[in-house]
Amino acid sequence: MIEQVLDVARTGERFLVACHRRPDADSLGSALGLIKTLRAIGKEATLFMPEKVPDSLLFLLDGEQGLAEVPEGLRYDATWVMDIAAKALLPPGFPSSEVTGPVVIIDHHHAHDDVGDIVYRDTDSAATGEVVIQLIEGLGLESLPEGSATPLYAAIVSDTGGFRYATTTPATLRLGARLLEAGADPWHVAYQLFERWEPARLRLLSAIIATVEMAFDGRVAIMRVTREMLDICGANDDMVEGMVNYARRVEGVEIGALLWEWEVRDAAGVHVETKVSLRSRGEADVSVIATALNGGGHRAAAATQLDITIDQAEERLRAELTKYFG
Ligand SMILES: [Mn+2]
Repeated sequence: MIEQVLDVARTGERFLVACHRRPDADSLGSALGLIKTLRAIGKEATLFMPEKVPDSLLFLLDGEQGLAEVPEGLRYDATWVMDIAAKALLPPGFPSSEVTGPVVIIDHHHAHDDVGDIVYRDTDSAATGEVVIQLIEGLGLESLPEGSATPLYAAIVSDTGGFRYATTTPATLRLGARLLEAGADPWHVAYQLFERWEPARLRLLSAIIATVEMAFDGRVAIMRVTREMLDICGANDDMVEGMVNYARRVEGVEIGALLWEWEVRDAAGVHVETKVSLRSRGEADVSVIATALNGGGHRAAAATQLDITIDQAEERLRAELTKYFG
């Protein structure tokens, strides 16, 4: 519960703050917002960032240096992980429990499995950034901590699709207004997050759109992205982020799906698995389908990753869709 989490912040002195694997704007924005908050109450807080931060999120760092690994001998009173719904989404190289101390989860997803020692999930919040503002209030801070407005605004703008999704409440908009009053620049954030595309990303969009297949009497649009398409376009995986939303744009489509060949590097070398990203226009609950495929997520946005080929993944997806639509 929130009191337990506030106690961690009050009683500890030195904290590590991490994002989920492949950080997005909500995860990184809420991590930075929390770091500024912890510092505002006199604590030491460090960002754990073992992965490359996507170019579109670099502006959030604003000089913050993340640790790619924890130096030998360092110990933390607690480690916070932001916006994480499943253990598999812990960042690579997440330190052992003797280094991290208790792991505190701050999130707004319905949990997929248990991760963390102390968990605060507010599934009514549109973004983990909103949950951080609850912590700021719970800690009794009079105003938003210095430097927290832009990352928290970016977190909320990103997870609400620019205050468009059904998760956007009057409270979300009020928080948005407070963050603007505290100095966040709406166009700067929107431009960085949504509008500064590289030419390769535009080529990739064109290639992905060319793969669209309408299924289930036009209720589903399925697209794909292969390693070959990425190569030909000169694109990288970060550029695939958000592409699934185009499948949902078609009138009559209830579920948009993107099948995505994904390279996995492990001790055995490199192999290709398939990510399946799902988006609902509103009625359909895609978390049901993702969960049936060993994944998870929200009603409107869910995903899974399967260790099978893209064609096999499409077959499994179509089988689940057949069940879902009865
Ligand atoms: Mn989120």
